[in-house]
Amino acid sequence: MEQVRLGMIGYKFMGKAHSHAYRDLPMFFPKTAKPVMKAICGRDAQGVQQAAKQFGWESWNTDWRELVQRDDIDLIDINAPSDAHKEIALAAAAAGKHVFCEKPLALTLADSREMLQAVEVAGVKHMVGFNYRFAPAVQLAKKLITEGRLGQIYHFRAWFLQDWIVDPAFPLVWRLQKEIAGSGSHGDLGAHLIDLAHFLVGGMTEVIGMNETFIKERPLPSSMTGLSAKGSNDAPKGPVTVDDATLFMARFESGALGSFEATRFAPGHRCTNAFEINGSKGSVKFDFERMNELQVYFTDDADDVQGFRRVLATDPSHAYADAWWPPGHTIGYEHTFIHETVELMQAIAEGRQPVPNFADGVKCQQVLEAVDWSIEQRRWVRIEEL
Ligand code: SOE
Repeated sequence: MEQVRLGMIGYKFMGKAHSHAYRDLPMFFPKTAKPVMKAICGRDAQGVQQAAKQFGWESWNTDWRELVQRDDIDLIDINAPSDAHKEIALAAAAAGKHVFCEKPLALTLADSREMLQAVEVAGVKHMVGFNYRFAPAVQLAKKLITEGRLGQIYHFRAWFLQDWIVDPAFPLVWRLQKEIAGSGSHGDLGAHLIDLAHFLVGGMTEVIGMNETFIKERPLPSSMTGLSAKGSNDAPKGPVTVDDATLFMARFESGALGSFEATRFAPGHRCTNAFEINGSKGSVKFDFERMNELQVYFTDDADDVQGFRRVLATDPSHAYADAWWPPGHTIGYEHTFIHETVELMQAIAEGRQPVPNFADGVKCQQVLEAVDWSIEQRRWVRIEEL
């Protein structure tokens, strides 16, 4: 298959990131199957029409049910709020389309399992949007672990810190409503950390967590519902039904220990998605706000040069880097999406499942829900209980 014809649902933050990825991909990865931007869909006719023009889609519509039935579309890309993921994915799979869905895959573990079953029964390809795996520096960490260069892994500690809702006047946008978002910082930010942990260290056996909703009521939003929405304390208020912060500890199947912190209440941290991994032969440190770098420490370095070194993951030896610029010329957030869609297009062209796929989405959802159980029941929860 030399090209994949796309229909996309949602045109806000993630819709824009995915559209940009599809547009840039053929220029930098010309040997990869070409994404053809057939149609974009959204509820607001004026908004989606404008997005189609701005992002470069051939057509637009306001009814996703119509979109998934189109004969000239091979893949449905779901960027709608989380409560819409399942219904759209099931319909797309039933119509024989490949499905690419943003994270978290679903509102619940049961829903995510239903989605996985639907795509498997339909025999279509499926992918879930854990884009941070695709930063070259994260790929380098994976390579060092796989090659045994960090030795036995003892610790995975990760934190995803943001601050966009610290102001109590920030409105009650959909991301703060459980019935639409599923959870708060846990599913939005913690899901990325859990996926990175799975990717880098492997499966977990048990978890225990705690969470808090610091601001229990917020002004109802007027119209704008994105991350930079503005609220007014004079507006009527509604209850926040998700967590503002969730922390948990985990044991990995390998015997490693994990700690995770996801919060939207860390002033000064706009998007600190970071992890540190310690092994018997060394350590690595990653912080998305310096996403081109991996800090690396090896125990067998000569005594007089022991210490963390900064590796810039922009050399041709680093994943995806040779498609971009000369060494030292850095890349950004949007490139994680381009690399993700390269994997999607390549997998479809090669007739294999992309990674991460819905099975990874389910695995992540299982940990999210195990942490929720542990908080509700105030105990360690074994992953296999779910
Ligand atoms: C907002 O918290 C958000 O955009 C998440 O939804 C993304 O998944 C994360 O990558 C950055 O922050």
